[in-house]
Amino acid sequence: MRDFIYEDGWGAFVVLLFFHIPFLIFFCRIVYKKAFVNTGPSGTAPEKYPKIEIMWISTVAVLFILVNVLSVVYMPPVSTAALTKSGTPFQEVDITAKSWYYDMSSREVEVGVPVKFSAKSGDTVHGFSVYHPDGRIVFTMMLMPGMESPTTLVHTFEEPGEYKVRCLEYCGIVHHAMQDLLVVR
Ligand SMILES: [Cu+2]
Repeated sequence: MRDFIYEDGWGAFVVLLFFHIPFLIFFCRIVYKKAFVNTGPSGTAPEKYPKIEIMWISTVAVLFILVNVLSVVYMPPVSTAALTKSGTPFQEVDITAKSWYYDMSSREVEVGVPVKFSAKSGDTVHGFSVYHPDGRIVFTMMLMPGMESPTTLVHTFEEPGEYKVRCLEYCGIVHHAMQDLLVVR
């Protein structure tokens, strides 16, 4: 159960929905009650509106659930779990970030093959951010100290090149120099 909630985005999503339910009920009740309030000099007939309000709220609720369900596969824990279960071959890079350098199991990866980055921090909060050779940021990870399991992220590089790695979480006096290089071949 604990694994389901913490290691799988679906668990987190279900918990989130569960906590929203009381607010949703309360919200619908207020909207419904307000719909029958005397509108005063505007002369509109308030009893005409509950249907439209309910339709509108239902549309928003359906959209909310749809967007969440469709995007949950992009959450790093879900995509990592999906990759491990799918049997697709992937590369692994283990990282330990320390003040002010990275211990990396590999600094070379292959283009077109998914890479599973598993990163931990050995002391304080650090970042692991990968930059495309043209300067664009590809992804960033925030690494908290004292975590039992590493932070994971799956990324497939589409273009070869030298990708800069930088820390984007302020971690002390030499934070600006905390850099590394990842070569994609
Ligand atoms: Cu830093």
